[in-house]
Amino acid sequence: MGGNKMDRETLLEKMEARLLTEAKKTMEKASEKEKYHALSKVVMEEIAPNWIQSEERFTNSKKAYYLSSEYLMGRALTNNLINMQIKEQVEEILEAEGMEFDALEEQEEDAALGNGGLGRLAACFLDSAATKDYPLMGYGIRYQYGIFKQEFNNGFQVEKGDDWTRDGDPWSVKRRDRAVTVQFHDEEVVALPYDMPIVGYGKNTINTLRLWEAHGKKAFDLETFNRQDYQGALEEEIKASAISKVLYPDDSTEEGKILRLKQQYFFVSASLQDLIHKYKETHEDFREFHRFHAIQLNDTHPAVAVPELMRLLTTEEELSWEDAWEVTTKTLAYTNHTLMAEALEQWPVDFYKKLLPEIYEIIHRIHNQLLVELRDRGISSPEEFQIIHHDSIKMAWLSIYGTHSTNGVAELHTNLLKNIELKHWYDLYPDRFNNKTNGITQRRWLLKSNPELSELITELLGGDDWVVNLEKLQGLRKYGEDEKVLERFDDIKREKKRELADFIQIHEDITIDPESIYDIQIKRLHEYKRQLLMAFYILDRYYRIKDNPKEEMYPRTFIFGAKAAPGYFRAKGIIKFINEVKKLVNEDPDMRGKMKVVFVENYRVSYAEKLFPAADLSEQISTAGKEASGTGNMKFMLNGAPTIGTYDGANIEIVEEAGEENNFIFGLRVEDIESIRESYDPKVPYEKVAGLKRVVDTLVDGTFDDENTGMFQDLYDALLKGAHWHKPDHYFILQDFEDYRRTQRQVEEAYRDRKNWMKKAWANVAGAGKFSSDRTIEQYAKEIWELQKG
Ligand code: F58
Repeated sequence: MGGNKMDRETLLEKMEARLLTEAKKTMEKASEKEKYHALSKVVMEEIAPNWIQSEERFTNSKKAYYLSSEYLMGRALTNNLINMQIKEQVEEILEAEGMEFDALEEQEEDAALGNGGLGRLAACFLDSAATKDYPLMGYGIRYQYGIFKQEFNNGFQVEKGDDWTRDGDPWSVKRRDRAVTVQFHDEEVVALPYDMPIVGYGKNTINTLRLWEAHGKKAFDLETFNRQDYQGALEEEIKASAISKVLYPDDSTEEGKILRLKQQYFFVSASLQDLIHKYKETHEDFREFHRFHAIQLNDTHPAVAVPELMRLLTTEEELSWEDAWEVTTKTLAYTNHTLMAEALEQWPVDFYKKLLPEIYEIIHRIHNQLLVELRDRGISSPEEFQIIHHDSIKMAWLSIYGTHSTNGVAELHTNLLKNIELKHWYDLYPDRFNNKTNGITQRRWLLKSNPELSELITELLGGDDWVVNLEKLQGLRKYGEDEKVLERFDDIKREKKRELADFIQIHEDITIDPESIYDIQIKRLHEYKRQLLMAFYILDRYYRIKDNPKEEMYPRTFIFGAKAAPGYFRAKGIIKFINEVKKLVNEDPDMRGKMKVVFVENYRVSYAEKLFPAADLSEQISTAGKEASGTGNMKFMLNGAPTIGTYDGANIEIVEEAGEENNFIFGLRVEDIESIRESYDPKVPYEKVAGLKRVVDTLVDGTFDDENTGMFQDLYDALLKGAHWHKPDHYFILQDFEDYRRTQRQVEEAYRDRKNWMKKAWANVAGAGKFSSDRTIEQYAKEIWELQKG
């Protein structure tokens, strides 16, 4: 138990004391929320001494730093208790006092400081690094408002602010002593750090996530504030604190974009300064900086680290440009998370000149240096390498050139980067490119979310080593034909499905049948992820049953969860459309016992923890070549849900591990898309594929009402007419429809043989070993960071 015990008296006494001093209540009178807070503070007290010790242990070692504008942490309480290996003890003590642990757990707000996969990956990496004893520190922004809370109003998405620390944040320690200032051209901002402990499983290593909060200089410096310019200090505070106010503020306006750029520089500069201050305490020679620091850039959002580190090293630490360049490139490494050309970040030169003129000058010098290097190498067409091009700065180019490593996040993704998207860069620097297939932490996504399956696995493997070594799951393969085991597995799946049904009853007010197939698509809403394809399939099935009420259908519950970016009109149209389909289906008595549609409100990490374990079928149906990796796909797999999916991202590797025969692959592949792209006419499948026209036309024939927003017409036009920036059906939904429908038939046939289905599900669990973020983090540590374990 990691030498860790929490005895009854101590826990209760400490909780009582917290309640008295912080809520002015006794245990009897305290609310569940208050008890959650008290308990969390007591847990923090337990963590603190080991946290300091763990930091000391790594004082003289090389450490890695993850620079990320997003961390989608979710809840901390149960996760920390599990990693400290005291969850059961604490639960028992509380339940003996008449408290319900689950109810306390539900009081915690998700720390949702991220949009989706990229932010959740950062959170999984922190957990894995701490568990594997690697000193990895996260740096980011402490947004006051995380990703919006989603509500549906008549089927339309409505965004509400997520003031996640409104009732306090027991998991962070404010570190006034480590505040730094960040200098913009005409504004000086204070960066105030908050530290969160990242408890590794077994509690050996406790790392830190340090998130910066922005403040005005005068208001922070109380003396000035009191002495004179009170009004001025307040105004300045309002302006400065806007920087850490919200996660990715709407960047459709000029002002929003500048704010986003300020966020990037703010946290990057603060983090690098923090490292430099610390380094100076024990070292003098900055030419050795890279021997103690490995910094990973999570996409290009922190790419300004390249010129900022150059600035700090050359102007503040007086290194020569050449020395500083060597240190910078050796310290930094870059991860790319997308192949979507429109998502590759570019910044107008003017923004940089206005906000960060000194940084701009450095970028310009880097740009010129590259051109000289290319000329020296005799490379004649340097246009495709221009970091500054047509008045904008290409952050991906800056990231590749200014670092020693560029990695993709799944095999296919990395290959597409090397051979297509970044081919010219790969030809120039082949050694910089490498793959790090994503992973997920099995602590949260199995041990915590599915204790029943965890227990079965532990029993069969004769120990819980899989919790820190997921490859052990291979040992489950031998039970693939064992009827008793498969029956127990089936019982667990049914139990998780019942639990989800109860939760959905309460939170969505929809009754679902636990005996039906739970067919789930949960991820951010994006056209390339093709939620619309699934919606068309549901609607087609609906009409077929209406045509032929005798048609057999194995009962199915289609479940969606997705947030659309507030300014992404078409994604919001898709949400409204699915909600219309949902209404049509769920209100039709002919569908009873056949199908139901659920669109869960406010999909988030804590909801995901209930959805993955209950899933029968994992929907991973992106247009081939568009999903860099996906990580939800791995969470489904680990919990025993076969995939229906395209040859895209990590789906390919999942099928490699679990067997194609245990999953349902369909649709165009990357090379098919390449070969038909120019000649593709979506009118052909639209006219020729039976039933397709009927469902597509519901967008415009009055079947559904979008309240004159023009949303449905826009979706229709995107499919059949295209728009100024894309051809019709850019994501090949109509082309893939028929094969998807055929494959869904196969799913249904396969599911009727429930025993056989559970074999497929089991093969997925047994094959999931590769997809632990423990493996991914080991690869980063060894192949990019050159890090030693603690
Ligand atoms: C995701 N990217 C990829 N971006 O889409 C997914 O395939 C991959 O598995 C995951 O990264 C982890 O590598 C992603 O989540 C974003 O959320 C953007 C961040 C910047 C603002 C717009 C969304």
